[in-house]
Formats: sequence, structure tokens, C-alpha cells
Amino acid sequence: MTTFVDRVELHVAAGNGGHGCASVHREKFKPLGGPDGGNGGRGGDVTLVVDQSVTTLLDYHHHPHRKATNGQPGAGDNRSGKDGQDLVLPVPDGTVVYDKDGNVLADMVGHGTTYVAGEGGRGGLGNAALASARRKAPGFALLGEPGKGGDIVLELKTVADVALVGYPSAGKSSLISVLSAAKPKIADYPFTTLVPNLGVVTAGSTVYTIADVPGLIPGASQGRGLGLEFLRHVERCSVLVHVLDTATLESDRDPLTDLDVIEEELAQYGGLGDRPRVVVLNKIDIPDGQELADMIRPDLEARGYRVFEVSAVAHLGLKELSFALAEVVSKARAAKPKEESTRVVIRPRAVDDEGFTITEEDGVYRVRGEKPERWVRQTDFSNDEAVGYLADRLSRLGVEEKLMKAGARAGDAVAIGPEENAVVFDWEPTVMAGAEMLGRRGEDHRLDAPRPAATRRRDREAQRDDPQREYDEFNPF
Ligand SMILES: Nc1nc2c(ncn2[C@@H]2O[C@H](COP(=O)(O)OP(=O)(O)OP(=O)(O)O)[C@@H](O)[C@H]2O)c(=O)[nH]1
Ligand SMILES: [Mg+2]
Repeated sequence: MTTFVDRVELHVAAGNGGHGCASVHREKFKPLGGPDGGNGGRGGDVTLVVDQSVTTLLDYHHHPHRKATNGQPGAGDNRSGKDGQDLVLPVPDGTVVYDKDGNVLADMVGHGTTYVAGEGGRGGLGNAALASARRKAPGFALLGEPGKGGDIVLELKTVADVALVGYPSAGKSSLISVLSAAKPKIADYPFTTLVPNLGVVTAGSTVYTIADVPGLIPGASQGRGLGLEFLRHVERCSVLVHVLDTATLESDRDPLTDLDVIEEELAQYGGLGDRPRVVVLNKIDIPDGQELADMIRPDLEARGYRVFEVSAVAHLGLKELSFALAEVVSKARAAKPKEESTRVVIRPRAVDDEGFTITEEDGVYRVRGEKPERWVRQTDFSNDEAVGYLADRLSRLGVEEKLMKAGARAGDAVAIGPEENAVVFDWEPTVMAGAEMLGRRGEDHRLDAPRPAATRRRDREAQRDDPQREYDEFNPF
């Protein structure tokens, strides 16, 4: 027997970006032909996509570790590394994605809805792309960034138009089996259904889905029986059908009391009060059942229910029921706000803000921000030139200036990144406060005479001509 799985923990890892390449073009009689190191490829994303042909999360239960492929490193002769392949994970309609702490990350409803669970790391720029008017032959390249990932929880909430609720053995699964082509397990012991069954019903020109949930018993809201856990599958259904057993032999039960009990449990669960309800009296093929149905029908109708008498076993009253449900479903659909027919892509919150923060604790200045932290990850700290480039970028973002304003002095410890994973170094200010004094490494405007406007303009233009900045804009995450 396959176990139904409607909640899994999934560990996703996007691909790492490939490293950029530092290489110098070589030709006979032309030993230093300029930088020609290519860029690293992007790591593949891990994305979840709703696929209506997928109905369970079983696959992820068996294989919970999923990784997209890495980007390839760049190579000489301006060859870029290949991008990693995106990993697309199909999930059932109605999958809810949570983080480890139970926060909802995405609620995936509708075929094609996509959620990027892990973004691939960007590739590092090669030294050809890093060359600029000022830095003609960079002897370094940027590192590829690690892909994002982590643990997520997937939970399935069945999406159906109609949900059948009722006591165990009332005949819910039997009804699905005769209204649709679905073949759920049916047996005369309680809790035959341990997981929801889903069937597709065609009534005239209306096609709708119908689901049952494991039987409910009094006290389900306190966890009796299979508990209320499965009622989450009812949450997304627009019509509720009470399946009442007219032929049960238990002394303390009759259809009206059963109905009250189930309604009470639904109320305990909450949030279902606005769903239209229909009552089905099942098992009228049994003479006592038909008699009881006749007796209680007026009562139910007085309560405002539409009542249908059926027999799932003898196939009585089914056509009428399926057409009536089609009508209720159509009304419910019409009342619903129009769903977007376009594909929805949900991306994790964009973190690429312009800013950064500086805090000071015990003499350590901590810099936090998407950009500075990414730049650190891209830096090969064994290469002085690469470290110099990092310093330039930080200073251009205004990190140095802000450090100075925060009171940092030469020699103070500056940490970039979160506590558990920071790069710490002794600060050597390369600039003085004040925008006009902002300069690149290796130049010190403080030594210069007042500069003519043309020079200042040239400097500003050179700052704009930052290959990584263009690359960032081109690859906006
Ligand atoms: N005589 C008669 N028996 C029925 C009818 N419908 C279902 N049954 C029987 O009732 C028993 C329970 O049927 P199921 O369809 O498994 O009931 P269920 O509501 O899905 O039960 P759980 O999954 O345990 O909650 C089975 O033995 C069925 O054959 C009916 O219309 N007439
Ligand atoms: Mg059942």
C-alpha cells in the first residue's frame, strides 16, 4: 500500500555560480594581449511549479534532497561558463510552502503557479569584464556566489469544488466512486479512508471535482478519531456535502444528530461557515433507510437544506445529485473573484535594496546589507587586487564614509556579514569623508591641488563605468 503523504520537509539547494576566470590573451610575439577571462555561469534555480497531473507529495517524501546544478567557471579566450540547469519540481495544486518556522512562503493554487524556492548563485565576472579604462588588465576575477537554499515544508491542501463530510462508513467514498471515475477504497469498517480521495464529475457541460475526507466523529476537534487534521483539505472547497447514513444500526445515532455533530466539529475547526451546504441521505436501497429518509426530510428542509436521497450501491438518485451539485458549484464559481489566468511567479522577497547598515558593538563595526555581503562572497581574498577592488566598491557605496561618521578609526575591526559568517578585517580608510574626496584606490585626492571640473566629471564617469554595476542591473537578483 502506498502511504499518502500530504506534508513533507524538503531540502533544496540552488546551484552555485561559476567562478570568473582571470586570464591574459596570448599570441605569438604578443605576450600580453589583454585580459580574456570569461564569466562564470549562473547556478540553476530550484523552482516549484503546480502541475495538475501531480496529486501527492510522495516523491518528495522519498527524495527530500533536491539540488540544481552549478554554473561552470569561465575560461580563457573569453569563454563564459555554462549556466547551471534549473531544477523544476512539480507539486500538486494547493500546495502550501512554509519555512522551518511555519511562516507561509507561498500558497500555490492554479496550474503553472511557480515559486522560486532557491535562487541560483550568480556567476563571477571574469577579468575581461572587469577591465575598464582605469583598470586595463585586472589580475583577478570574481568568485561565483553560492546558490540559495534551505529547508522548506510542503503541505497539501486539496483543491476541490465539493467536499464530502460525514461519519465513518456513511458512504462518502462509495459516492465518489459512483459519481466519478475515481476508485477509492471502500469497506464496512470505520476510517477506511485515511487520506482524501479526489474525483472528477461531469454533469452536462459542467465539470467539477469532488473530494472526501476521512470520517469525522464527535470530539474530532479534540483529536478523537483521525482528528480534524484532514479538515484542512475542506478549507479550499466551495461546497460542503453532508453524507448522512440512513441505515446505521447504532443506537445513539440518527441522521439528524449526526448532522449536528458534524456541524459542531466544523464550527470548532472554523472558517467554513460561509460554504453552501447540501444534504445527502445515503443507503436508501435498504428499506429502513428509505423510511427514515422520508421521515426526516421535512425536518432538514425546514432547516434550509436541499436534500437528496441516494443509494451509492444501488445507483439511485445519483444523476439528480450530480446535476444539482453542478448548479451549486457554478453559482459558487460565479460568486468567486475572478482568478488570474496568467501564470503567477512568486519570488522570495527581493533583498537587493540599495542600503546597508552599520552597527557598533564592543569596538567591532558591523556592516550588513545585501550588496556588501554579496561583494564579500565574490572576493578571492588570496588576491590583493581582488581585495582592492572590493575596497573600491565598498567605498563607492558609501560604506567608508558611513564608517567614519559612525566613529570608526584606522585599525578598528570591521565585520561584513552576519555574526556567524562574517569577514572581519582591520579597517584602513582609503578616503576622507566628503563626497568630493571619494577616490579610487591608489589615488589620493588629498595630495592633489584643487581639481578642475573636467577631472571631477571624468572621475564621476569612471565611477559609472563599473562593469559589475552594469552586470548587476542586467541580472537583477
Ligand atoms: N446498502 C448500502 N451500503 C452502502 C451504500 N453506500 C455505502 N455503503 C457501504 O457502507 C460501507 C462504508 O462505505 P464507504 O464508502 O467506505 O464509507 P466512507 O464514508 O467512505 O467511510 P470512511 O472512509 O471510513 O469514513 C461499505 O461497506 C459500503 O459498501 C449504500 O448506498 N447502500
Ligand atoms: Mg471513505
